[in-house]
Amino acid sequence: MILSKSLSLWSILCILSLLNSLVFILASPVKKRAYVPETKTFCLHLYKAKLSPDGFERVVWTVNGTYPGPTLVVTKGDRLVIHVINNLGVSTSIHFHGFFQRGTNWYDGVPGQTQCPIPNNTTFIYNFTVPDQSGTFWYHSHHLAQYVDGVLGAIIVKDPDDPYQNDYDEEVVILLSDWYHNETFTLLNYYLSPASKGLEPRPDNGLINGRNIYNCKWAPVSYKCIDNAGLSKFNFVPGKRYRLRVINTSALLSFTFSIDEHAMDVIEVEGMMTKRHTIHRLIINVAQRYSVIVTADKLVSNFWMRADLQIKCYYAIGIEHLNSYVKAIVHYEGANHLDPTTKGWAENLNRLNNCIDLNTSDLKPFFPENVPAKSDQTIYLNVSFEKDASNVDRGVVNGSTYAVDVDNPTINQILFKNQTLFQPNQNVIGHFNTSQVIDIVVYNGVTGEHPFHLHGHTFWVLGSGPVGTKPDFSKLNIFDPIKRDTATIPPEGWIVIRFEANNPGIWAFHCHIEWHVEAGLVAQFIELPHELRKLKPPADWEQLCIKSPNPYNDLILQSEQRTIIDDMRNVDTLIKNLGWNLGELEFNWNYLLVYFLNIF
Ligand SMILES: *[C@@H]1O[C@H](CO)[C@@H](O)[C@H](O)[C@H]1NC(C)=O
Ligand SMILES: *[C@@H]1O[C@H](CO)[C@@H](O)[C@H](O)[C@H]1NC(C)=O
Ligand SMILES: *[C@@H]1O[C@H](CO)[C@@H](O)[C@H](O)[C@H]1NC(C)=O
Ligand SMILES: *[C@@H]1O[C@H](CO)[C@@H](O)[C@H](O)[C@H]1NC(C)=O
Ligand SMILES: *[C@@H]1O[C@H](CO)[C@@H](O)[C@H](O)[C@H]1NC(C)=O
Ligand SMILES: *[C@@H]1O[C@H](CO)[C@@H](O)[C@H](O)[C@H]1NC(C)=O
Ligand SMILES: *[C@@H]1O[C@H](CO)[C@@H](O)[C@H](O)[C@H]1NC(C)=O
Ligand SMILES: *[C@@H]1O[C@H](CO)[C@@H](O)[C@H](O)[C@H]1NC(C)=O
Ligand SMILES: *[C@@H]1O[C@H](CO)[C@@H](O)[C@H](O)[C@H]1NC(C)=O
Ligand SMILES: *[C@@H]1O[C@H](CO)[C@@H](O)[C@H](O)[C@H]1NC(C)=O
Ligand SMILES: *[C@@H]1O[C@H](CO)[C@@H](O)[C@H](O)[C@H]1NC(C)=O
Ligand SMILES: [Cu+2]
Repeated sequence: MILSKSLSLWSILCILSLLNSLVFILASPVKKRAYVPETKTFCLHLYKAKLSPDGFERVVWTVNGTYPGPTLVVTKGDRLVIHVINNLGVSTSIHFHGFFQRGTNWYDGVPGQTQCPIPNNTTFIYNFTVPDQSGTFWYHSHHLAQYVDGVLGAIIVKDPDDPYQNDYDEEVVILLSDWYHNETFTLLNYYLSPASKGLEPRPDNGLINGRNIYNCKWAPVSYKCIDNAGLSKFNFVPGKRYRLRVINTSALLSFTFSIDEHAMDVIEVEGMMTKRHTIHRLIINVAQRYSVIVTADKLVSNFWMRADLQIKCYYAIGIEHLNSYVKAIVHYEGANHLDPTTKGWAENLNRLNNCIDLNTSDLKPFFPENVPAKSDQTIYLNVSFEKDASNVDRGVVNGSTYAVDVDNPTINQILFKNQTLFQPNQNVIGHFNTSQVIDIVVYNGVTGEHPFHLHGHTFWVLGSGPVGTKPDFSKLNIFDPIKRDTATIPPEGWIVIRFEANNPGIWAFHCHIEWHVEAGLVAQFIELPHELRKLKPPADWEQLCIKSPNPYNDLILQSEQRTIIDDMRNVDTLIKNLGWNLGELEFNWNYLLVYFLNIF
């Protein structure tokens, strides 16, 4: 397919700016006690390439030609300048999962909410700081289901004052993902049609750091497939202590992660340091991250690392032609190179098969938290699935399916139009004019779990419960709850989270199961619009809404013949680009200015 080989002008610019920051690093004073923040410049080149992560060859939508994409390592306090060079052939956008983006809402990367997509053959620069966060994060496309096709990678933010820095010798990043042999374009067309009956596309495999083996006899004859493509291998030096940063980048399935005979101590949940808590198996849902410390203190040998797909959580998908026992090898230096023969932890798995998060009552914050004693406002939500007029199963938040308004992001309506009313299908579930403490109570109306992610924040998980239970508001944990950015609502269960709505911007609140995002299980909050309007978005960001030739091209899926692609909208867009918005009969100078800047 499209393989970008030439060293384009953009790559050269990228290399030049990298050299620039290198010079800066060399020139900066060395051996300071306190860390002096730096600007770290990265180039992420997005293009399609044929890869065979598990032996089955497919077109992967890569970052720099690999799956997963490169890991970005920065330090708390740094500025990240990330050049995204889009050569995917369609538009895209990148979200930096878990980052607050305080003062830079326009770099949150959500088409329809915080930006217009980056067109094909265009470079866009994300530019933000991480003054008050550290830990394990990731970046991924937030446009359609592109991250499931490969557009993702890890971001590690080191903390110069990491309280555990003397408790481990090495760090290892481990990305767990389910893996599909079809491109998501095909999968979405089927999923968002009546024929799927709402059953999510079933992955063909699971990968650990982009590798696994596949049984090629299951592959259609017309495809290239090699058996025994090889597993990921982690080399351990006997006696050393490893901090494993585990990230679940799945589209659908969660995992239980373990290493035979090696207990693990959890020390981090999504950027929050926890007290050490020893476990044998880590349950990790889509988009969640944990750090665990593992000591290489066993006899020199080889051990299985396991990431068992929790197919029970989506049992309806069936297990035919799916090896749900995903493995990698932990190889002690000095051992032979034969496959391990070790056995998994013996204890009963039933407790783990409830499709819930790691029991957070066992996890305690390392640093005491000041949890606000009460909330100013409580928002109640039902999340569920319902058939739409075309008999397609759609995600609903209080009965309303989100429809992405891709070239008219909410942020533009706030910045340029002072808008306070939004279409019902925009699922604006909170509009906060002042800083306040918000509780969200979410009830899950269906038998599938939903890992919900809130952008721009971390939230305290005050409580959650399985099917058959109801929240007892007098028993919520406001004393020492864990704080994170992605939490699971158990099947037919509930969750109560608390956060401080004090970050000016538009922040998405959505299920991170990618299929459910596309089915419309998405909502958004508007925070401090008056403060947001005082901030000035960069000109190149504004340009994205003008340049985008026709972002709907990407959306023309059989099942998505929504009103957004009809002529009315195109006329509306044209008029808007010229400065007029007929709907509101108002003239917008911003649009006109950007329009002329674009012409000349
Ligand atoms: C991605 O590849 C480009 C060359 O095309 C290189 O300059 C850049 O450093 C790579 N990015 C990362 C994060 O490794
Ligand atoms: C993307 O841009 C490149 C470079 O201009 C062009 O060759 C290619 O045809 C474009 N792809 C699509 C699908 O428009
Ligand atoms: C866009 O395409 C043109 C023509 O192929 C090429 O010269 C240019 O480098 C491309 N720009 C980007 C950002 O890929
Ligand atoms: C990033 O943002 C900072 C602060 O606004 C600005 O000084 C700098 O020039 C920007 N860098 C790039 C590459 O746009
Ligand atoms: C996925 O691809 C296979 C061929 O590899 C095909 O048989 C199957 O129908 C495709 N699934 C969907 C949902 O399109
Ligand atoms: C990743 O998240 C998915 C979706 O919830 C889950 O099914 C899977 O078990 C998780 N993976 C791991 C290794 O926990
Ligand atoms: C979670 O742990 C707490 C305390 O250890 C225990 O009381 C509770 O029953 C556990 N919950 C589940 C669902 O296992
Ligand atoms: C939410 O669910 C409850 C029961 O689970 C139901 O009584 C209520 O009517 C639902 N509300 C909406 C707005 O769907
Ligand atoms: C938006 O509202 C503020 C007052 O809240 C006002 O000062 C400003 O002029 C308005 N901007 C537009 C574009 O209407
Ligand atoms: C959702 O529906 C419930 C009733 O089930 C209602 O109390 C709540 O206010 C609704 N939430 C929103 C954001 O409209
Ligand atoms: C927020 O302020 C706007 C005016 O700027 C007003 O129209 C809206 O009703 C206010 N929202 C709330 C929830 O008070
Ligand atoms: Cu979901």
